[in-house]
Amino acid sequence: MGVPPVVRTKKTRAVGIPTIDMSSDESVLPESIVRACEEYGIFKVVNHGVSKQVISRLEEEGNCFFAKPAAEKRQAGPASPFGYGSKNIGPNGDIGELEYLLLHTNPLAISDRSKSISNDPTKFSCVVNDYIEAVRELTCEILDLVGEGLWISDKFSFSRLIRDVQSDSLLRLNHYPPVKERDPSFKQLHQYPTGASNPVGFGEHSDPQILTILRSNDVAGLQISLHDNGLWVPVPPDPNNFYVFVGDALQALTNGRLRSVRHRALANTVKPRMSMVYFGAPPLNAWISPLPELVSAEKPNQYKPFTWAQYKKAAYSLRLGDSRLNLFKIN
Ligand code: GA4
Repeated sequence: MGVPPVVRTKKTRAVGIPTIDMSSDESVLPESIVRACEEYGIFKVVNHGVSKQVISRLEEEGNCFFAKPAAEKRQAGPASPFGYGSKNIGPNGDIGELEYLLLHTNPLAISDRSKSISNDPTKFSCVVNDYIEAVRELTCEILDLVGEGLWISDKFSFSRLIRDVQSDSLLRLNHYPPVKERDPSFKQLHQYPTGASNPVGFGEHSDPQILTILRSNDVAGLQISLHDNGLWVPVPPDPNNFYVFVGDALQALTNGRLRSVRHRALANTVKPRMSMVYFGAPPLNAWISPLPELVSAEKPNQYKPFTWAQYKKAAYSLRLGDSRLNLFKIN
């Protein structure tokens, strides 16, 4: 009674995902964030400074869009690469039980797209831009603390890539409608990840970018894999706070010291889940290579330099679950 439905898989384990309180003393924050990024590649951030209203207004826009008739939503698509998508993820045959809006964070791109998304495009653009601005600030604040914690001489090295006006950062709204399993043929028609009792909403992958900031409603489904051992750890939903994920580009920039985390979302059988995800990325022409402070005789350079455009090209030529960073590994 009153207990929220929990997505359970056969092979999950309760693990305490670290929580970072952004209002903690500045003398402890850099070290705790770095530790969380090294050990988990994910942490929850509380007292994050993003206003409740900014979050709820975007949530309302998302709900309003996904409630529209399918034919209307399709007018905002296909998502190749930006716009409305349903079930298809990326160009190489990946599918999931979701629909989504994938937007570039450039304000001009947003104002252009919003015409096919909302009946009030000016309001939609405003709400989306406010959200992006707020989560970008949070992302940069976190990255500067990472820079400090890693003793990088220029602690703004990471955040500068995201603050760049040419940054290729994205915003994604994912809507996972509840899947009805009553039909006995259901299991044959839908993909179930190994060991999972719910169908896959968004298949396992790591995020290619620098840092990801995720906010979901109060519905479970998100899981992480920590040691590539087939164990999936549920990430409890927390609508008031954000989860932060290390992306592949940050792994490369830190010479593998911080690790991007593999994650997936399972569809819920009872309630719709919606996540709002900001992906902080460099400009397309930016070079990504390990920062000199993180390369030494004991820890030689692990990755060949690549531009963000080259990395994206590699990502879009592979399947969702492939380990793209391996393509750039030395040896
Ligand atoms: C995963 C993270 C982001 O959602 C995303 C995804 C992108 C897409 O949906 O178009 C990709 C996927 C993501 C990685 C591999 C490629 C590209 C689908 C896909 C199969 C927007 C991103 O940047 O990379």
